Formats: sequence, structure tokens, C-alpha cells
Amino acid sequence: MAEDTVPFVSSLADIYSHDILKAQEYRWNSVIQKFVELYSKEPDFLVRSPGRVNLIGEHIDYSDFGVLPMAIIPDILIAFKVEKSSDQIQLHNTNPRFKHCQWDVLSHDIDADKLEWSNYIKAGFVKAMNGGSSVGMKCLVDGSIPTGAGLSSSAAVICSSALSCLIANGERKIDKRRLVDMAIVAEKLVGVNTGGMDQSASVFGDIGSALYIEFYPSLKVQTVTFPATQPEMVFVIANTLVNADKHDTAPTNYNLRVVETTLAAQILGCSLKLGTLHSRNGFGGTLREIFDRFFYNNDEPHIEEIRKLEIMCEKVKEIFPQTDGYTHEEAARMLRVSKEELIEKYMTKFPIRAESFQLRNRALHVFSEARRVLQFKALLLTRPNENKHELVKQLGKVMNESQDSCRNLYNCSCPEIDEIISIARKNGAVGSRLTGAGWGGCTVSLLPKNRLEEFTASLVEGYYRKRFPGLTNEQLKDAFVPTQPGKGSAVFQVCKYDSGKSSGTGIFYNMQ
Ligand code: NG1
Repeated sequence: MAEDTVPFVSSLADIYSHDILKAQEYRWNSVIQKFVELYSKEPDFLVRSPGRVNLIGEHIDYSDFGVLPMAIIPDILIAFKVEKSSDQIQLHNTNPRFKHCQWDVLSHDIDADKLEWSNYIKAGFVKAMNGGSSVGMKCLVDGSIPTGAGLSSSAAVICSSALSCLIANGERKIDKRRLVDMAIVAEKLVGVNTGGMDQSASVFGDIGSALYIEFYPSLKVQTVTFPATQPEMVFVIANTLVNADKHDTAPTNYNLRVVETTLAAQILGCSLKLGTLHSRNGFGGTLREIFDRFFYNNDEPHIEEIRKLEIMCEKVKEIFPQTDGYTHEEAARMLRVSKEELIEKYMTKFPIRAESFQLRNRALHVFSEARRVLQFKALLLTRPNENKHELVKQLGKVMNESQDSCRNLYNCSCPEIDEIISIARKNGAVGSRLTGAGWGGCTVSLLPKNRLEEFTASLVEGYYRKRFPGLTNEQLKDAFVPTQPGKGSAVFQVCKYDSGKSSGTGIFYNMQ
């Protein structure tokens, strides 16, 4: 079971693996130097929260089903100094693309219609202070997670900002669950009706392990280590370089999927006579709650979870026979409400644009993807004496089935993802799928390490050089994202060091 409070680390070796320590030490010291250049003062703390790659369990966190991501190395650092005498939060970013801004500690307004990077920071502050006002702060943000790539840069920004605000205001023992809850609500302030996977993975990440994260009835995180195989297996993230803009496309993509799955849950609840469901976001119960109530009512403890999820798929097909979707009128009739009530309740808080709701396909994806997560986890937990070759093949197969479901039932793939996946599967990947929300962003592939070179070369030639002929070698390097499972959120107190030869303020990676 994972530790409960966000760790204060005294060495970068507590965060990063040995092979990248030097590079990270350089980076962290550069952030401190930049901070000093900007503010003529040293920061008090640096906090960091990583991005994540989801191995399996796509678009089911907001239906409250368990998912299996891992935190990755790329992260968001915030260096900050407390300014008790000031009533301003000052914000800079090491990337000049993100403009300097500042706001009054009493200001809590966030305009969710505008996609501004500072909104993400401010949202974390607002939720951390829970309506109160923060001390003044000078902050500098440095990010190494590509944005719009489905690697949850937004959640990492929010986790780091809420964390820095809590520390600045004197908290030292920060419960990880509380930080996750804050970050989830903060992301909603920015206009995305998020599930909880990204925030949980970012805060709870653990070196060397994936995470099995459950949301129902409450957040539970279990670390899952990878079995040793011969040859060694690796996960590789390849970016389509197509920006997956979750904020601007929310009314037709992400937020619409949340509404479709919620509507499917309410209608299943009515048809199966499951009583009043608990509300999530004021929307109504989730498909996970339907699942629980259905089997609780039918009292069939002997049936395995995986089989239960198959039974739910059969129920979905019975209750939603239409394969081409349901109009607003049809959905309202099945829910026994007027069309106006339906629009008011489900389509206005987070604006939605849709002619019809794909209730059957979305619910089928959710229940079948929840089953694949359980299958994948069971395979990872397989221990010695198992046939490792068969194990890897099975893991790949489950990933490929997930991709088919994302593409065909959830419609969250895109031509670029499909192309990468097709090349990947022909060149070493035993399994390959989109990761994160989709509609662009990244793919994740599972392959034997000894085929890594062939895999990368085939994507460079077959995808990147063809689609983006002007790409420099530097940009090409960014197309592949380092993928070892990494540590979650952490806090580093900046301290003076004196190595004998030199002294200064900074990060000394092998400091004890
Ligand atoms: P990304 O790809 O980081 O935008 C989104 C959601 C997750 C989850 C996945 C799909 C946010 C912050 N993240 O991730 O909660 O629903 O899509 O599995 O909304």
C-alpha cells in the first residue's frame, strides 16, 4: 500500500533513477538560478508532480471504474518563495511561451471559457486555500511534460500548484488523498469534467511500479510491479505530435463522453429498477454504481468480477438496441424526464454539443474496458513459473483490444494514432494503444527491449518523416517520451550546501 503523505525529499536520488540524476541536477539548479535572476532572491522550496501514462483503463475513471496508469519522469516543477508582506502571487514560467502574470491573493475568479495557463495554477491555489487567502508568493514554473499529449500535464500543474500553496501557507504533513481531491475539483474549475486518474497517478506515483487506482466507493491506490521477463519488456510512449486539446474540444469530446456515460447509467438504473443513485457532480450515479447495485440486488457472489462485467455488456445490448445512437427526445423518454429537463441537467453546467447520444457504444466500452483492466492487472501479478512469453503476448492482446474499443466504440482515436499503432505492431510491439483522452496526443506500446531500435527507426521513417518532413532531430527526440515508472509528487526544501570546494544554494543530487 502506498505511503499516505507527500514526501519531503532531501536528495534527487529519492525522485529520479541513477541514469538521469546528473541531467536533473542540472535542470533543478538552472530553475533556481533563473528564479534568482527574476526575483533577486532564492526560492524556499521546489515542488514537483509528474505526468502519467495510462497503460490500460481509458475513459473509465469518471465512471468510477479502476484504472492502471504509472507516473512518468517528465514533470512540473514549481520553485517558490513566501512573501508574507505581499498580497500578490507572482508567476513566471521558464518557457517564454507562457507569459508572466500576477494576481491578488484575495482574487478567486477563474474564467473557464479562456484557455490560459495561469488558470491551472490559480485553480490549484484557490482549492488549496478553500475560500481563504494565501500568503503572497513568488513562483517560477518549469515543465518537461509535452502539453496536449495525453500525458496529463494539466493535472501535474494543478497538483504542483495546490501543493506549493499548502506548503507556503505552513502545512507540512499533506495527506495525498486530500491533495488528489483538491486537484480534481480544481481541474473542474478550469472547465473539464475530469475523472480522478491523472491527479491520483501524479500524487501517488512510485518508482518501478504501475498503480491500480480505484475510485469507488473511495480512492484506493495499490502499487503493481512488473514481472521480470526474458527478454526485458519496455513500454514506449510515441507522440502523434497532434495536439489533443481537451479544453476547447470538451463540448463534443471529453465532456460529452462524461454526459453520455452518465446518461447511460441513469437509464440502466431506471430500466433495471435499481433505485435512486448517488449523485456525482450533481449529474447522477455512475456505471460503476449500476454494476454494484445490479449484482447486490441479484446477490450472485459466486460470479467472478470479469464475468459480471460481461453480463453487464449483455444488459447494455438489451436495453440499448439502437447502434446509431439516441436523440435527445429518445434519451429523455427513457429517463422519464422532459427534453428541457434533460438539457438543463446534463448539457448546461459543462456545455455539450451533440445531435445524438451514443449510449450503447459508450456503455459497452466502459464495462468491457473495466474487464480488460482486471485482466491486465491479473496478468501483471502473475509470478514465477508462469510462461513469460505467453504472459507478454496476453498483455499485448489486452492492450490491442482496448485500442479497438477506444476507436470503434468510444471514437476517441484519430488517423494519426491509428497510423502509429499500425506501424508499431508491425515492428516489434506486442501491444499498442492510445493513452490518455485520445483525439491526438500519445500512444503507448509494449515491446521487448531488444526490438526498441527497430521500433523507433520504423516510426521515424514511416510516421514522423512522412507526416512532418521539416522535423528537426531535436524535435524528433521529443516524439519519444521516457517511460520508466516514476515517483509521485514530492517537496524539496532548498538549502545551502558547502561541498568543501564550492558553496551555494542548490540541489546536490547525492546529498545525504
Ligand atoms: P488526459 O489525456 O491527460 O487529458 C483525460 C482525463 C483523465 C481520463 C483520461 C481518459 C483529465 C485531467 N484527465 O486525460 O481523467 O479520463 O482522459 O482515460 O481530465
